[in-house]
Amino acid sequence: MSPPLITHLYTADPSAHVFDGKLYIYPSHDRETDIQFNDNGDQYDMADYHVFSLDSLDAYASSPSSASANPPKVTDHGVVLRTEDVPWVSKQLWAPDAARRKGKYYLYFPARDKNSVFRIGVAVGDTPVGPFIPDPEPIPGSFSIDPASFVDDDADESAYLYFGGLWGGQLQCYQKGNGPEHFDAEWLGPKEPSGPGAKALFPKVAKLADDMRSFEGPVWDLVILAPETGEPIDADDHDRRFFEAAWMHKRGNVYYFSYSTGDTHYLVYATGSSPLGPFTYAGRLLEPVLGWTTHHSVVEFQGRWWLFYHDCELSKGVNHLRSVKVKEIFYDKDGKIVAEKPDE
Ligand code: FUB
Repeated sequence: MSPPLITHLYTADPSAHVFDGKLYIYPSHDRETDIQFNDNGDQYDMADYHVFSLDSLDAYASSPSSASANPPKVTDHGVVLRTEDVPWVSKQLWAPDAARRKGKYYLYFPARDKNSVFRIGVAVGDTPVGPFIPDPEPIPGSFSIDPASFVDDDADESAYLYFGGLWGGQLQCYQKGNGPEHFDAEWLGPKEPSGPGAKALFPKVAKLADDMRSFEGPVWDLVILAPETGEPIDADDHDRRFFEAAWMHKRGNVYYFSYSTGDTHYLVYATGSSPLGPFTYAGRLLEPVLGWTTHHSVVEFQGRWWLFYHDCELSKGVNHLRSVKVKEIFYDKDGKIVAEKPDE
């Protein structure tokens, strides 16, 4: 079993990126609370973000357990954003992500606004570790949680923001349309569509405008199909339906969209040939870990592919006190993600 990468704080929802040869992690910063656990996620009451960096993950290659004897040096760059820095935020700084485009760095983060509705904000910096200056309002048209940015390798550096999360993340409140104006409070709470014929709710994607602080065009559904039918995944298929924790990576010409299945606790992925989809379910990335939530990122670093995730081993199973971990992952000859290195 991998040891936690960061032990002086509780950290979760790791979004990892490589900028100029160094690996940066943008996680949630979990903290103690006496808020009772509920299915709305109120106990995830985070109030700031730290950024971390690493020069090498060699200690985790091949034998992750040996990393505890020879842990990599992780630099904590300190607090880069706080609740009180952002005028529109009331509470709950949940899973963030970062992007670099045209020399600027962007920190994307979800939080509840003053009406307790989740929106997505952005803060801009000149370095990967900030300082990040937040925009005074959420990104226009944004809603729900778990933003994941993806900058493609085309000439325009086309950039996208994926987002959404069920139950406490409020994605189910937007069944009438993809925008904050369609918010439907009737669906607040741990609810989602179900029953014969009901289809799973899709995660959302928007193209980021050149300023990286607004959407260019509408918010789209990111369609995920079941391979055996070619139809969208059923709402009751909780082993495969999107719940939260969107992430996009690209290997060769294949786009990999990965996510958590929430109450069944899997990390799974789907593949496609366009960042806007459609995607077809392709398999599991990670089996359930200790703790309710599971959330991740996938990144190529120094010639290997890595899965960053979290569990609650360090807190001995306290769901809202999580720790970031990492393991190497592999691809077989067909591009399927596998846990063990395939024979050459
Ligand atoms: O960390 C708070 C929430 O828990 C995240 O936004 C979800 O993805 C889950 O990990």
